Amino acid sequence: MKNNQQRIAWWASLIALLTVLAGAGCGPSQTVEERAEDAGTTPKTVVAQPPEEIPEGMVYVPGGVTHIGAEDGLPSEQPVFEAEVASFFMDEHSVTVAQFRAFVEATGFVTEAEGFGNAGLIDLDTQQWILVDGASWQYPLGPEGPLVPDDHPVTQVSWNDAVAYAAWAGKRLPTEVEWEHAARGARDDRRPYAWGDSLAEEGAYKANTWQGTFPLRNTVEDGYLYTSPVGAFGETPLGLTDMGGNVWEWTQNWFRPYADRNEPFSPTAQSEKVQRGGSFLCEPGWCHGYRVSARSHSTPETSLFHVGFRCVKDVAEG
Ligand SMILES: [Ca+2]
Repeated sequence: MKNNQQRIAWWASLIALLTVLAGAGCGPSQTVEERAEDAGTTPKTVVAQPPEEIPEGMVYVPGGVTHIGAEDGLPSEQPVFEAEVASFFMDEHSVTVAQFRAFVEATGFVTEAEGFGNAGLIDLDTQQWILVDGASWQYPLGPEGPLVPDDHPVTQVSWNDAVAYAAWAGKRLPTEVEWEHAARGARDDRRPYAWGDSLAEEGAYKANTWQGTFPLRNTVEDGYLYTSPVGAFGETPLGLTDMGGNVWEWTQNWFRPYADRNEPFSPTAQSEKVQRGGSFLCEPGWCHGYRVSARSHSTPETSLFHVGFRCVKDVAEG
């Protein structure tokens, strides 16, 4: 467990990160190929037949070759590199509050935020990131805020909490390469978003993000100031939802420049884990984090009100 000084240092790094970032379902009856055709994309890899049994609540993500990153992205998204990914199953949506509650009730698990006695959110009046006493996965805005609905993504969970849940569920966190491969439809789709080209079509939003000017004014045109129910936005050709906006999602990886990805690495107390997908706080002039290639990062004990996770599962051989 980290001391308060380290946590404060982390807040400073997050604010710096956000500053840097500035400027920058289909139904189960459809096949992967049919969904791709509907989406106007062409498979670039040979799509294997899905296994006969797909775990409940998960989507089969065929393996293949994906180019990770974006030539027109932020420095952290470059250089683009080619990755070969094995097939896997992925949760259709972020882990919900109800799913996390089942884990807590079965195991008696106490989250790191509950252990610290506080967790992080941004004060929209002062525009400052703050640690709020009593904020937790059930009350992500703090004890004075509402109880979060069961069908919203769980937040205020650390990377360590997410790993514990995944192990209990017989799953694991995705690597960030797996996450991006899935967001690109398992076919190296180069469109900017997991669902397509545009954030909104004919006034209908594809993701829960921030409309207006962050952090001064949110017009809430997508209907949600904070989290939204999972599955409400952005269904992808593979049948995934919430792959952009709503909450950032923890991945397995330490945050490192792509150029150094094959170099030896020894994490320190300041090392951070990668998050993907963007959140309800993302406004393109500040943080265009709901793009497929966007990356964020926090130390593994950090809990925030706009960060959750989803799990993956290996496809059994044979
Ligand atoms: Ca919103």
